[in-house]
Amino acid sequence: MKAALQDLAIFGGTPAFAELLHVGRPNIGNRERLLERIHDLLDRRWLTNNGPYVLEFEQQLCRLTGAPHCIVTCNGTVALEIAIRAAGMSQEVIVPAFTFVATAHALQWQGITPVFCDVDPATHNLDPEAAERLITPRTTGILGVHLWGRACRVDELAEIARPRGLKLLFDAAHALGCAHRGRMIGGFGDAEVFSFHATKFVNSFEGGAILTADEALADRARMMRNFGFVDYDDVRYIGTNGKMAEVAAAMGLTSLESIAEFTEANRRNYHLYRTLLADLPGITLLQYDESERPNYQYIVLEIEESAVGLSRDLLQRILHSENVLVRRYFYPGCHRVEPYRSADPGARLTLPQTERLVQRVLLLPTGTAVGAEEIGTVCDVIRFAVTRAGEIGSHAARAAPRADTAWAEIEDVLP
Ligand code: T4K
Repeated sequence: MKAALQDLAIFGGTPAFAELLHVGRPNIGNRERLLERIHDLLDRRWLTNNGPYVLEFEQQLCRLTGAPHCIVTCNGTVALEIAIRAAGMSQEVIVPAFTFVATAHALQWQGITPVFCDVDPATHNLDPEAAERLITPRTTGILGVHLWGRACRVDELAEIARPRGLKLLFDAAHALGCAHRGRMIGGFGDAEVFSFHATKFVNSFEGGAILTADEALADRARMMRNFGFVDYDDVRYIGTNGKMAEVAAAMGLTSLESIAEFTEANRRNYHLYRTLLADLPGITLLQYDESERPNYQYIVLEIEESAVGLSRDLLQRILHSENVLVRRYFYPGCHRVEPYRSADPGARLTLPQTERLVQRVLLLPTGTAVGAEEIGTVCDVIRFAVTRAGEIGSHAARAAPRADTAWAEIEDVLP
């Protein structure tokens, strides 16, 4: 518990945690079951190339989402690349700038220009009206992102895409197990893509999946995942190697078996954060709608600097000093990283909501590796920093510059 400013690690106090507390610490699930599966696959000597665990993982994902076709891949980025190509996207595709850079790179990697669109400040998701305004004769599709697991305005996006013959894909990397208006994510648009990266609440070490109701798209995606082969010697498409290994599918299946337990841990953590941060001025915790079956895997704060008296970046540095590795996802926005920044240096002027969010959002640790005690300590530090914000600012300003990193960092961000 911090009592004086000097107790903050950034001012030389002892860090609240002896070891780093991460955002995205993997959920492990049933270790015995995983090891059994690994023994099985070793005994079978079938390690990759559409093995039985891959097929079973695909079936389970179809069952969970209600989508008729599933193609699992080596990671979510390759799943996006394959889905984009299998859907026939080209030239320009409209995509939010406020997303993990993989969403944009999956387009640019195959010579398609991501046209960055602003987001709705309330949902953090693609703003359909803004998307519609960006359509040009070169536009071939829209790639929405269900950020933090909360669904895009899928119906409005479909109404914009369908009459114009545009393809509609969703990056559902955050949205496994979530629903929208009674339908599971995985069943919207031409296809949806999940990620099972280690930091996702259900993981396959590395992994991804394409879910679709379009049989022809599914067939193309399946071929593209395996170099374009349709038979031993018959290559029909340009393809890549996007296959998931059996050991990854074994982890994916095992992790999926614990989805209810992981969601419950996330939900409990979310409500605890909500209670402990409820009355702090200028700090807002992203809301989840229980009726949309959220997976609660991200604890997303918005920091209103003028109300808190501390910038988001200074709060991040304070928490990092305490060994709480909070993250500024998705700072600075795709439009501000290469190659997009050089291609269109003025993009920020057309993305006011994205620009605002990348300065405000901070993600806190959750998942099965984080319990009530850790959350209590993290919230104590945040509460202390917020309630002493004015003094933190003036203390920092009064103190003589010192050579250590903490001071160098704090001076960087002080007004
Ligand atoms: N679309 C969206 C919207 C996405 O968010 C992502 C991925 C994708 C597409 C692409 O899907 P994949 O191709 O990745 O399947 C992480 C993940 O690497 C990335 O998968 C994820 N989004 C993104 C939101 O977060 P980083 O660069 O922040 O990862 P890193 O290495 O800093 O790890 C995060 C924290 O977790 C660290 O504090 C360390 C800790 N950690 C990480 C790993 C891998 C562990 O404790 N154990 C581990 O094994 O991107």
